[in-house]
Order: sequence, then C-alpha cells, then structure tokens
Amino acid sequence: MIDQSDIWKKLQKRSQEVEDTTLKVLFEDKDRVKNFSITLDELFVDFSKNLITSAILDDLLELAKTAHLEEKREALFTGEKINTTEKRSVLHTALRDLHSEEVLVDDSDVLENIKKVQNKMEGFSDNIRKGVRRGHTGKNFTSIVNIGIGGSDLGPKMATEALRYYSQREMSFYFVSNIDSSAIDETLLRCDPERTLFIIASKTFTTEETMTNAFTAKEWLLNSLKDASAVEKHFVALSTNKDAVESFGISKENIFEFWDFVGGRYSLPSAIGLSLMISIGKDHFKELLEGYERVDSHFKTAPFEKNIPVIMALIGIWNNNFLSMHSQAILPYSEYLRFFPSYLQQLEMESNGKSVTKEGERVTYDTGQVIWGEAGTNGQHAFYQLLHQGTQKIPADFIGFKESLFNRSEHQKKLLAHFIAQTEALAFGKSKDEVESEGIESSLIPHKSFEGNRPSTTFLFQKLTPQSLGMLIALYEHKVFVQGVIWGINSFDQMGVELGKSLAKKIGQEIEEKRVFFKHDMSTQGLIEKVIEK
Ligand code: G6Q
Repeated sequence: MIDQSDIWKKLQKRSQEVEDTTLKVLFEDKDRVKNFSITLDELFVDFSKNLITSAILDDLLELAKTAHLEEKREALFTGEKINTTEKRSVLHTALRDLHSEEVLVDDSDVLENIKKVQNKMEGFSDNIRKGVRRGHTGKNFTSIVNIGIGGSDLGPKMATEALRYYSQREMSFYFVSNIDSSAIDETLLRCDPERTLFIIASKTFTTEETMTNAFTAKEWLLNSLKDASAVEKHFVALSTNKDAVESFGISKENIFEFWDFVGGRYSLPSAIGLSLMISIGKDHFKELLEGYERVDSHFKTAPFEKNIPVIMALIGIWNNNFLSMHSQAILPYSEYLRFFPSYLQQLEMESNGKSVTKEGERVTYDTGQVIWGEAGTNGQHAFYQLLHQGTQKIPADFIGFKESLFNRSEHQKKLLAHFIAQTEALAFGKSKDEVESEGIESSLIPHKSFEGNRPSTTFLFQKLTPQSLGMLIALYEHKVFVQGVIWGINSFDQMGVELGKSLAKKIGQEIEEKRVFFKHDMSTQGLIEKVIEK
C-alpha cells in the first residue's frame, strides 16, 4: 500500500517542518506566490497560502509518480475499464471531447453516439425554447421539472442556478429529488399542467425516489388533462434503460440516451444536462463543454508541477494524510454558485469515501475528506468563526470572479474585498502583541487574537460564464481522480449506498403491513413500532 512507500514515510517526517514554522515565515520568500500559483487562460490559482514548502511539494509530486499517475491518467482517457468493481470504462471526458476523431470502448467509437444524442438534445431544447414543441393542448411550456436524484439532480440543479444569468427568463426550472412528497407537491402547486414539461432523469430508471415522483407527476398531469396520450407530449426521459422508460409510457423518440461509462456524478455534460440546455440554450451549453475540455487537455498535458488538478489533489492529500485535516470547506464568492458545495460533496465524498483498495484490502490511511461549504459572504456570518478560531484547522477553497455579471461595481468591490480578506486573516491571523498594541483590555486579548496558519487555496476567474463553470467542475473531477489513484481506491463505484436501500425495502414492507416481521436491533424495532402505531 502507498503508505509503505519510502516517499510516504519521508512526507510523514516532513509534516514536522510545517508544525515548526508559520505561513508568516514561509512568506518571507519573495518568490512564494510565483512558485505556488498557476495560470490557465483566465483562471489564476494561488495555492501559496497552504502549509507547504518547495521540498514538500517536490515530495508530493514524487508520491504521484510512485502511484503511477501518468499511466493511470492515460487509462482514464483511453477508456480502460478502471471502474474495476463494475467492470466499466470511465469516459465522462468523451462527453466534452470536441476535437478527437474517435474514442474507443471495446473497439467501438463512442463519440459518434455522443454527438447523435447531443444533436437530438439541441433540436429538442431549441424547439422548447422557441415554443415549436408544445404541450397536449397546444400551449407552450413555461415550467420545466427535472425529476431525478443524486447524480441525476445535483449537476443540472447546480449548473442551472449557476448559469441563471444566461437563462431563458420566461421559463421556470424546478428540480425534484426527495421522496418526501412535499418536494413534488410544492412544485406541482406552482405549475400549470398544460404548460409543464417533465424530464425524468434516471440512468437506471429504477431509482425508488425518482420513479415514485415520476408516477405522481404522471397522475397529476392525467388528472388534469384526462387523456393518456398527453404523456407523450409532457414527459421525456434521460436514461440508459430504454425498456423501463417505454413501460412507463414514454415513447422511444422522447428518450435521451447515455451510457454505462458515464457515472451519475459525472453526467452533467451528458443527456442529464437537458434541463440546463433548455435553460441556457445550445450555444452556452457548448461553451460549458469547451470549458470542461480546456481543463481535460490541461490535465492530460501539463507537467505535474504546473497541473492544477494534480496540485489540488496533492495539497488535499498533504492536509488530510499528513496534517490530519480531515475536512475541506468550499467557499464560492458567488450567489449563483450556492449549490456548488453540495454538488462537490457528492462528487468527492461518493467517489473517494472508500475504505478498501481496488484489490479489496482495508486501507491503512485516511481517504476522502468531508466536503462542505456555503456561498460567501453568507458563511462569514455563520460558521467562519470556527474556521478562524476553532480548535481544528479546516483548509478552504475560495472561488471568486473579478467581474460581476450585473453592473453593480459597489457590490462587486465589497464582495472581492471580503473574498481576499478572509484568506489573509486565515493565513496570517492577528497576534496577541498586535491586539495589545491596539489598547485592548487585557482580559479580551486571548479572545481577540487569531493564531492564523490556516490553509486556503484561491481560484480567481475573470467572470462566471458557462466556460468558467465547465473549467471549475472539471478541475475538481480530475482532483478526485488523482486522489483516488494515490489512495489506490476505485473512485467510480458507490456500493456504500446499497445497504441502506435494501434495509429500507424490508422496513417499507413492515410499514405497509403495519407489523414487524424481520429481525432488527432493539432501537430499529422500537422506531418501526412507533411509526406504525396508531
Ligand atoms: C452517482 C450515483 C448516484 C445516482 C443516483 C440516481 O454517481 O450513481 O447518485 O446518480 O442514485 O441514479 P439513477 O440516475 O439511476 O436514478
């Protein structure tokens, strides 16, 4: 295992080096920002405020080599079956490959089918946007409801909100995921059946939450329109399971296909992005793909020391495995990106929340970090207290944009000031002496001091555009991949979600029949009894 390698052991020893120093001292090096930052087109990434030195970074780069990152990266892009437990290729990168001639899986080119579906999505979204395709009673659609969960919800929901500035304002977009009926019912209350299009997004078309919501939506539509043929006009499906879609009542022409080589949490640029394409239009969607592709090609070709996702991954590993920081905050300074932390939560935690290696051995080191966050500046008035003065150090990614989309420079100047000030405060703090020199009453000095030395990385884009969003998502996707390679785990399955699902089936039966007939522990049994008692 990787923690038995010499380089891992060397890095363990090195952790003492940063325990014994401070960012203040490390910043005495005039070249620090030059050495610890990377520019990619309009993106500037400053990772100088992390607890690293050049020697540590060199060793981390060596660690990546020891884990055969180069070969593994090649295997990813060339469609090798690196999702070993499910025996699948992992080719979300093919979805945004706008330039290659072909990408082969089992000797057949996948790009042709990808292009076919993209063309179909483009035609369909154009027709919905222009009112060419209408509902059963001839009215144009004004409400688009995406019904899906997990990877079939978080991506389109996050990106539709992130790119709302570029959206068709006459339409409202809703995302229903929870099986709690308040999710679908609250949405339906806002929709007019004659003007509502339902997009049933489910790779497997068997997911309980999605199918329950889809049937409720169908019933609601038919109760109002009273004609079974209305389903054809008001429902489309995004799925790999054509048979199940057809038996739901959605015709073949209304299926937008994707494939097993696209994992749910990587599926936004596939058919799963249909709601987004309707919202922002095909040209902006293409720009999103271009952004993704820009980072794919950077990840593929940049030397590791100048490769942003590689550096992000290595810094994450340094913090997690060597400095015992097991949580990572994601802080976008953009209201539009408010769903980005929960999107990344799935991407990272479902991918790398594993405790056995690909070979099935229990790992002897930590893997995926806890990912969480909130849009700045809101978080500053809530949980940042713990970031600044709590007992744990929590590394934070700050994501910001130089220009605002609306021309309100007063807001933008203040937003950017906060964005930068927080990273300065976290890194350098405020010493007791500084506080004292301000004449602060002595009993308050410990409360008003900040020890600093809290790591952060800053991502500064020019402007929030479809392209910059695509770049941002791809950076984190590849970061997750690199970390998975170093930890030796399979980042592309999610078997940890299965046990809860199968227990829920049994308990569901018991709730339905109002009696407990499976064996449970005392607590579980008591809870079921409480739920079924009158
Ligand atoms: C993502 C996971 C998971 C999946 C949902 C929905 O990578 O696989 O979040 O997306 O469980 O699955 P369906 O799309 O099959 O309904």
